[in-house]
Amino acid sequence: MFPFQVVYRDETQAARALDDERVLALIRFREPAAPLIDPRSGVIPLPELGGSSTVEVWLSARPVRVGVTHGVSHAGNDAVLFLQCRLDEYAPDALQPLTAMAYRRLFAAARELGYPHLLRVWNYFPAINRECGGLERYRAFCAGRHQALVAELTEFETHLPAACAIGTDEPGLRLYALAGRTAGIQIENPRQTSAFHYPRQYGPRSPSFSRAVLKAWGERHHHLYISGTASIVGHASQHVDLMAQLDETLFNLRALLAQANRLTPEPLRPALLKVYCRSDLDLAALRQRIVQALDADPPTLFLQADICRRELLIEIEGLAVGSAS
Ligand code: 3EB
Repeated sequence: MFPFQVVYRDETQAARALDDERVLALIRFREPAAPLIDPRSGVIPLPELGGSSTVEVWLSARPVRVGVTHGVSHAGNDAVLFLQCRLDEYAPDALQPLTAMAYRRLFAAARELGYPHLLRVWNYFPAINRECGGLERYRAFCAGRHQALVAELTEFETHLPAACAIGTDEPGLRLYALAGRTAGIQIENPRQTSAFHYPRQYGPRSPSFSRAVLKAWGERHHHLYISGTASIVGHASQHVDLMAQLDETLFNLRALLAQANRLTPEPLRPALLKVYCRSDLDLAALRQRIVQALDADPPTLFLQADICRRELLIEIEGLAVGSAS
């Protein structure tokens, strides 16, 4: 019933994954020696914490067709389309127009291929907290994304994709996206101001994303694409201590899951998590709190990364799944 699932594998088990025509996407977490030109192959250039070497595999229930359209690489299976776009930055203070262009291309490709609904977007670029031309680069990115989404979406505030925006150490803006033939349902978090309503103090254009997107793939088959979730209540960052930020983040995740559970006949369970943290830390302690708070032990990948607000130390995103048993 689900058109695809997402799993983590050890890198050694994934050497020939792209030979399989049911692989929709294969994400590595550092630059491979030779760049792979397969449209299904992506890189998130962040060091993995904890000593293992993980790859993320999106497995399709059906054979996949691949191609490149408007400079966007894609792989589709007739229900969903995986898209990726990497653009070199021609100047450090031109992130806004570059982001707007990248989003325009994503939409152009997704529409042309018949998957007009962006469900989830992952954004990665370097020096996310650096000021350039009087504006923090994350805020410049937000302005460019806002510009494109306002132009592309007819109902902006109710059809925003779920997202995360993460700082890397490598040049280039990288966007990965999941698009559907049919729309999902936007979910907001009752503990948090909707990001698209953040006040002006967080930048000239507010971040355009929804807290999660719920997608029904059958009457009792749901995916919840969960945006990057951090220690923010209302619109304000909370706590300076990492563990306190983690606990607040987990409260937010629970509230978000509860909100989505009101719309599904079966409970949604966290199925896969990505934890971005600024520094290396005691992963066992983190893992234990996550398992306890969510009452679930989903496969979890820890990546070292910059978060989009300077004071935030940790952010968690992922996928929750509800299915009839
Ligand atoms: C926040 O809640 C924390 O700009 O796409 C989380 C998820 C965050 C997505 C984005 C930013 C984004 O505002 C940061």
